[in-house]
Amino acid sequence: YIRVFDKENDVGSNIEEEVGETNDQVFMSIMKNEDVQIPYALPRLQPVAMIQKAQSFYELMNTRRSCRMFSDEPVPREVIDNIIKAAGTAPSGAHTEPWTYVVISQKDVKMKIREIIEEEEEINYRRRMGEKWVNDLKTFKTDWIKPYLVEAPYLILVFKQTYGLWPNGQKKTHYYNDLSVAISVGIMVSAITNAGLCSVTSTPLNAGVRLRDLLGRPVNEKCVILLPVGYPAKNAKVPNLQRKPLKDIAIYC
Ligand code: IYR
Repeated sequence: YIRVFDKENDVGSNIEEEVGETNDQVFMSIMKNEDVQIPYALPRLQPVAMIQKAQSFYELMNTRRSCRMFSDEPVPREVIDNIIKAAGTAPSGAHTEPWTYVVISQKDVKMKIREIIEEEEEINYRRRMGEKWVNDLKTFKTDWIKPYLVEAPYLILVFKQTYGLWPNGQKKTHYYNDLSVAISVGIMVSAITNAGLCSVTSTPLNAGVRLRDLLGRPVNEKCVILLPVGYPAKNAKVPNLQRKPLKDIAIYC
């Protein structure tokens, strides 16, 4: 490694090719102590407490519903900070943390986002999605008119970083960025539920580039999902759905 640092030295650049890393990358990983292992332990729960906690977490998560009718009641900013911090604990390919969460609370920005999404969604529902898809969504009473984009106190737009950039401008591979962001959003949805708030995982098809431009995000970022966050409206309604029972989703071999 020492020789790799020697930028004047030809031998250094040979090593660089062999290991497939640049001097800067190797230097960074050493500076960040990436090869150092630290002890890991968790507080141990007794079986009774463990059983109880697992059940109450399930019961909490079972209160989650995709909600499209929001109250405009404010939510403390600190709650959003912690929801995002929780999402940021997700595992990611080679610990690349390939996510950017853009939080919108300003009314005029929410209105612009609503305008872009409704414009694209109208085309989606009328043309791009096709008759079968639109028919499959009847139960969910969803269409291109989305007042929640302005009513909810916060919109969280989730961007996946398809690649990153090293400080020297070189591209950094973001392994499994799709899956990593999906796991992170899963944790985010749990954190929202845990805070007693609701959301809907909305997927504004074809609006990604316009949203990215509006928010000034770079080209390595793709908007994958939008989560309005807040309290359900007083008159909120959701479809009467049932979840599959354990026996239909788990096989114990
Ligand atoms: N992305 C659209 C349409 C939509 C698609 C599915 I599949 C849903 O489960 C719900 C909605 C929208 O957000 O309205």
